[in-house]
Amino acid sequence: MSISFNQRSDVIKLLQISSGLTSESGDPRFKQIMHKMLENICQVIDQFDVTQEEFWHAVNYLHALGGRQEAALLAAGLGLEHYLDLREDAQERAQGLEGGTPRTIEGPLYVANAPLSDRFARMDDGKDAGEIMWLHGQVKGEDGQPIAGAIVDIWHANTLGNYSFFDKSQSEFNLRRRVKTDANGRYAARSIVPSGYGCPPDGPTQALLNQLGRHGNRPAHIHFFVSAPGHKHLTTQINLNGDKYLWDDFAFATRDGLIADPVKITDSALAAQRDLPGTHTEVTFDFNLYNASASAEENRIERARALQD
Ligand code: MBD
Ligand code: FE
Repeated sequence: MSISFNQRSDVIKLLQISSGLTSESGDPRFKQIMHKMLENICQVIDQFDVTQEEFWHAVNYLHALGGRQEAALLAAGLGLEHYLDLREDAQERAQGLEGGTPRTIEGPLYVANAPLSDRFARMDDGKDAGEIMWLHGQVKGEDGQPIAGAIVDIWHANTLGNYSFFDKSQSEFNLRRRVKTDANGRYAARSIVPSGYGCPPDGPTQALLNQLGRHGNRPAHIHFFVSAPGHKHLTTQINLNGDKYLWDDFAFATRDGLIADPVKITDSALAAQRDLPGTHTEVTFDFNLYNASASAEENRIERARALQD
């Protein structure tokens, strides 16, 4: 073929019409993006001589993905959510920002409006006989001073790697809490040590990963939104050191600066001081927030999220 099929004038015209470029109405940016995406799809069809069977298989895959509500899971697994982080990192570096706690992906499993308490929260409902975790730290600003009244919104999986709300066998808001920092910028939570997550083995995301020869596992991790007036919202996670998937996360969220060492505490006086029955695992993590240069930066990005009523 001398000229690729998608360069034929009738094909060019087809895509201009189908993406609305020849219409007066509609959204100009959306039209341009759709046009580029359609053009890219046609190029892939040409380059790989995609068959009708393959094409309809792909269309039906989208139905399966939506039916299982796994589109956001696939976005994480294909590294696209991490790509957005890399772009934001580059923008921050261009603004001269450095030294703050690194961001990493939100993932698909946040639920808004978790119970809010001052300084401390117990996150687990006591039904999972996991190892007790004492999670604590301090929130600080660019000036190194503690931030009082910051909201630390925490969510993590149980010992099976499952998240409440999505896993209906768990109680409402289990392992999901918001803690407001005290006058010294400190937060603390009693919870259970989470296990790593694995994609549903019978779902469309895992099916695609299988075709790529990839696994769908994440190391044990804890998610955070950290926010405070006058400071840039932070979306991040910490990974627990020692996990076999620490540097082999299917969602590419592990970063230097976001690895916490779990510490076994056997000191019964310290346990008593924390009102814990005994031996537990301590996870310490501090956050450094950037100053917000516009009030919009104080808020997390807009995105449809699960809402428990
Ligand atoms: C998770 O727990 C998660 O954090 C991400 C990003 C994807 C799947 C499950
Ligand atoms: Fe997660």
